[in-house]
Amino acid sequence: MKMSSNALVAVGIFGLIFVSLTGQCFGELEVGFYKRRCFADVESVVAGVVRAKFFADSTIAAALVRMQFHDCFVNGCDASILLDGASSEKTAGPNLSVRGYDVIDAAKKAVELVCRGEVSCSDIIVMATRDAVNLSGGGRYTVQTGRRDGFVSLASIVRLPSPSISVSQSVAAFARKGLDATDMVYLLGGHTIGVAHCNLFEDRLYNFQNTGRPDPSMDSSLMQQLRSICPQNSGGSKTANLDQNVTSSFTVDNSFYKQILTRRGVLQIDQELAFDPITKSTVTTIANSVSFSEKFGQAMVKLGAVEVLTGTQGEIRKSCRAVNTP
Ligand code: HEM
Ligand SMILES: *[C@@H]1O[C@H](CO)[C@@H](O)[C@H](O)[C@H]1NC(C)=O
Ligand SMILES: *[C@@H]1O[C@H](CO)[C@@H](O)[C@H](O)[C@H]1NC(C)=O
Ligand SMILES: CC(=O)N[C@H]1CO[C@H](CO)[C@@H](O)[C@@H]1O
Repeated sequence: MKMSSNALVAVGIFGLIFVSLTGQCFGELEVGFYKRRCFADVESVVAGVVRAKFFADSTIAAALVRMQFHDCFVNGCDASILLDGASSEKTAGPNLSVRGYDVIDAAKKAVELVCRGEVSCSDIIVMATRDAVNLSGGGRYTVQTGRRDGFVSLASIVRLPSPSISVSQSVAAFARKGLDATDMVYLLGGHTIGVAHCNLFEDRLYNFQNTGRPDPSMDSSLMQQLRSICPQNSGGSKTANLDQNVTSSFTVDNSFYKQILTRRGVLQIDQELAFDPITKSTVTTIANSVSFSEKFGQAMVKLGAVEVLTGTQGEIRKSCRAVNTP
């Protein structure tokens, strides 16, 4: 009896040591990871690049926010979305219009000059996105760093939610990434900036769920406006702002939530968010709150921690577009 309880204690202590060793071995995300590794302030080098790009083209903010979502939702935040290749993630249908690869390339080039071989592409996506949100009026959140880059990027594993996903299916998709329904509502607030192409909401304008009629949940003046931008079967080249508040379509703020509460959501999922019993009250709370920016930042940090590689996992890519060759 005595022996076995001692043995149990021994096993317990060994387990603790083992856990702490492996914890160290794999590392974890932390704020200011590069402070100990680089003389230069890597975060401000990235910020400088993003600022310059933003002032030339402010739509890169939306592009970067969407890029972080797509990277983190497919195989974790491992920069797999950046890899070039005939069948890599960026060639998958839902990438459609993911842009901003040039911003990441420029930031990578700049950090390599000041701290060679240390800064991962996956961290650059997260830092650049934070800066883009800040430049778009969304406040500034503190990001964690220490991610490493993955080796795998396959179009065939891209499972991104479609705009006609239901709220409950979407909740389930986020839950599989460790994000709860409240996180999801804040993260969909990413649609406070940026645009959607006509083909991604055209069904709502003309033939909602194959009824031959428009989506009855859309505000009628928005319906008219969107129909004039997107004539039936006109293809996907035209776009509409995701946040239909004209004074803040490119500002990271809570007006997106006010818009969807007045039935002025462009994507089906955005509109559903406002009236589904699961998310309705959160949407109403955010629409009436002044702390959206802060909460959005926290949700982005949580998104940025999904299935990350750290410590000795993965690698620090030399070029964000290719895995290193030995
Ligand atoms: C259920 C989840 C989501 C669905 C179904 C969805 C769907 C879409 C669709 C269909 C578009 C238009 C793309 C195009 O026209 O090419 C879009 C754009 C966008 N999405 Fe989402 N999205 C989701 C979640 C998110 C999240 C979590 C974020 C960020 C935190 C995000 C950020 C953006 C941004 C910023 C754009 C505009 C991109 C641009 O203007 O370049 N989305 N999304
Ligand atoms: C962007 O970040 C700076 C701090 O670095 C802050 O002073 C500024 O208010 C932020 N911008 C916005 C729009 O919140
Ligand atoms: C539109 O955006 C402005 C901020 O630019 C905000 O003050 C206003 O409340 C918003 N209105 C609606 C209806 O979303
Ligand atoms: C940037 C990029 O690679 N875009 C691709 C996204 O997916 C479409 C459709 O599969 C491709 O045609 C694009 O080249």
